[in-house]
Amino acid sequence: MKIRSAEFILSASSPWQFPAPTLPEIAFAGRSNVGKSTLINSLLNRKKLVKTSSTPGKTQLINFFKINDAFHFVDLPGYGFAKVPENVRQQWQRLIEAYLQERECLRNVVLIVDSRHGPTAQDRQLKEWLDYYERPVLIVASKIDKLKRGQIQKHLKQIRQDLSLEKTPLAHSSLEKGRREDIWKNLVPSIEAEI
Ligand SMILES: Nc1nc2c(ncn2[C@@H]2O[C@H](COP(=O)(O)OP(=O)(O)OP(=O)(O)O)[C@@H](O)[C@H]2O)c(=O)[nH]1
Ligand SMILES: [Mg+2]
Repeated sequence: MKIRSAEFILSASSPWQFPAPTLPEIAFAGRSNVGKSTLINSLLNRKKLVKTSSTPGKTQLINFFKINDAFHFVDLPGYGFAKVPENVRQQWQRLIEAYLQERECLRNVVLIVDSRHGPTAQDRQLKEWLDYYERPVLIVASKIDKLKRGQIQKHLKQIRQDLSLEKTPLAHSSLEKGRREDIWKNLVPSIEAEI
């Protein structure tokens, strides 16, 4: 995918702040610190368009980005971060669910799972929830540079089994450029008719 432009549009803390649903959207979901914002930067070939952090819970709002004036990337707040107070956690969950359930221009959800640890109970729940609402999901295993080469396939197979996937999930490492096109190839058909 050739990226001609990528710009931040807005951060939303409640659904009324979402931008008008005029462009197709791809959302990135997963637990806190799993590498959502890093994957977005990597796909867009930008180092710092989206803020990343080694402190979990960095992305607390839904952040919208406009790509090539044709579609949106949506960075969702991470879940499963233990240090968040219960009322804040519930507020995030409501916000994420409202987005995923009601957003009419949402075309694909990229669910990112840590390749080392595999899916958490919350990852499995979200996958089942998205299947129930018939939202197309692409699973990406992140941080594969942290695995020994010989271990990668084994971990990917385990994720496939844990989430009952039809195919082996795609893998990503922010250190390896080569894997991005594969992810793009799987995302483009969901927005292609509209861009
Ligand atoms: N080695 C390695 N580190 C990565 C990779 N992807 C992300 N990281 C690191 O993991 C940490 C978290 O990455 P983020 O992209 O901020 O994670 P996030 O899912 O957006 O986190 P929240 O916004 O808190 O939900 C950062 O320190 C990143 O540099 C990867 O592929 N390889
Ligand atoms: Mg983030």
